[in-house]
Amino acid sequence: MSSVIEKGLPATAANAGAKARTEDAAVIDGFHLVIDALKLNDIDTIFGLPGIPITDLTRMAQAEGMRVISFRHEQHAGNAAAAAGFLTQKPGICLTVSAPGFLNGLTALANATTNCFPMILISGSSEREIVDLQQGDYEEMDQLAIAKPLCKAAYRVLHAEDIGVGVARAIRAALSGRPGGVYLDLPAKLFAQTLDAAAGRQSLIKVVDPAPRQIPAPDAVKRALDLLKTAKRPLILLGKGAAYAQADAEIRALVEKTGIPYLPMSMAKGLLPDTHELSASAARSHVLAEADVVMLVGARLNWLLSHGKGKTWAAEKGPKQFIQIDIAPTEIDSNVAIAAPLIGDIGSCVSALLAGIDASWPKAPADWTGGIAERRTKNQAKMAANLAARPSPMSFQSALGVIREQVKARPDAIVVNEGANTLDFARSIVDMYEPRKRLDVGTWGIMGIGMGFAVAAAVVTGKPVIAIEGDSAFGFSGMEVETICRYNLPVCVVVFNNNGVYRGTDVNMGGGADVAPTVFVKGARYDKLMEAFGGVGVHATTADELQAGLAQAIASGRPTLINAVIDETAGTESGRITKLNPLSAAMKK
Ligand code: ADP
Ligand code: TPW
Repeated sequence: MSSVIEKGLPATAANAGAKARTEDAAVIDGFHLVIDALKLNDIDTIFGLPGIPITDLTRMAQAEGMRVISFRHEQHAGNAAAAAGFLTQKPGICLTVSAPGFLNGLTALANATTNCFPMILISGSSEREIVDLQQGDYEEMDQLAIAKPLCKAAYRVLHAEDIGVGVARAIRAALSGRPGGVYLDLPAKLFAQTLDAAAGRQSLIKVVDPAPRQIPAPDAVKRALDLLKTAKRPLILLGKGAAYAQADAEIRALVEKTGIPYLPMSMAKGLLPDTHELSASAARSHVLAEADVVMLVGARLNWLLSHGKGKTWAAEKGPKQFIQIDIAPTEIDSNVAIAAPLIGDIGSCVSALLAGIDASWPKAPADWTGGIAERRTKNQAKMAANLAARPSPMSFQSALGVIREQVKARPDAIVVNEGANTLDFARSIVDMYEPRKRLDVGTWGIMGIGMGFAVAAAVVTGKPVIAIEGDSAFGFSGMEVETICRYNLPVCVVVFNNNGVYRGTDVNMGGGADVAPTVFVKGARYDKLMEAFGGVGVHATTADELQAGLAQAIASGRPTLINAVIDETAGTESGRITKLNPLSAAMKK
């Protein structure tokens, strides 16, 4: 009798454990059951970092034709999995070793859950018997218990015959309803278990309809339409849930048929081109204050929208009426009363609304849309002067003006964006033209997503990626430039180098020799980091140098890092959200 164990390909010293499978194998092991379960569900890529007990799993997955993208730190593999999930509606897979590797991946899992991105963190784990008695195993940790509160669902598989069920449950939990992160715990012992090959095949599950459509109730649709029709100053607010839902044509039709101005949250930019005449982005404060009926489409009224209350929403003028489309019923009324909740998937909800909107639908009043257009023209003219200016050193605006033009020329490029001022300025300056082309710090405003998201975007789409990075933000994942070079990905990283966190000008309040906590080495050459691994480094001190480097990077598709030198006095503390810093009562005296 032959088996995968007995009849593998000749092993080299380096991959002694990882033998490729033969067709006539009579038994199948846990490693191959995991791989087959993923492949059966059309998952073709793993983002991870090898080590005990999953090294052979990465080798065998590669041998079985999966793409295995190996990172330098698990957090970035996890972020890559999350971004892949957002872009593809398939759960991104992150594979890590036990305890420390698991914990490194956990931040990404929690962040994915917060962002409603589907991903599965698969971690190897130690001997259950020893872990549970706390007898001190190699990398001992009760990973399942730790993961549980930080993700949507967490499962452990103890027997090879349950691998199919475990993977199926993980996929369903990640994708159905509100998408999110799932933890799948695979103890080391599981991988070596064997099953009869035919029984093994039969134990696997191809998940049917993992994200079932959820059709809204007709009375809820009517309630929403009735309210929308009464609006004098209606506004549609598009969030990243709308981008994720891939209902692009329906959303565009809703905006255009009703003539209602829309405001995209940062990752919903490009669902309709930012240059669309109904975009209210350049009149954001005006529309949030003045709108009377607001329809939220895949956006939560969290801190990013001032919880739907207060000055931003001109609360003093009385409450707004909200319509909210969301797949999660418990999201409704979480911050303010929602007059017309519409529960279902965005594609189905928007289609149902469209069915009730015919040619007789009154377009949004002209004084409302006209006022927005006027403000847009004024704000854009103001911005144009800053973009065209050529200060030395560069300002955030002059550097971003260059990137704005490059994205206009290559609207299929994916923009990754993190930092504080670099984030705020880029969000408003760099227009997006296509859906799901912008990935950023998301709901948490987390630093460190940069290189993981960039790798995933390049791997999943094959399109050029421009990562617009504050110098502090870049540092969180900077070592992954080696990963970018290793896989020769078409990623151009632009580091906005202003010598520190937010700015580079703080001084040590104690007067000592140490620099202030926000200050970095001055004049650092991040471009050399990329050169160290064979990529292209560009040191850009002018907008022209930045433009030339960026154009070259996009044309060549070669891994490139542009060290863009920005005025170190530019930028404000925490960017746009400086008011969230607690004020010291003692300092005010
Ligand atoms: P943003 O930060 O862009 O405002 P949020 O992450 O706050 O967006 O909101 C996304 C919302 O979209 C979540 O409440 C989530 O439940 C919802 N959502 C995600 N996917 C879908 C979908 N397919 N259909 C309906 N709602 C969805
Ligand atoms: C995981 C706090 C928010 S923004 C930022 C930090 C450290 C960096 C800002 O400096 P940068 O950008 O990138 O140079 P710029 O354009 O203003 O010059 N740790 C985590 N997440 C967050 N959000 C922080 C710390 C923070």
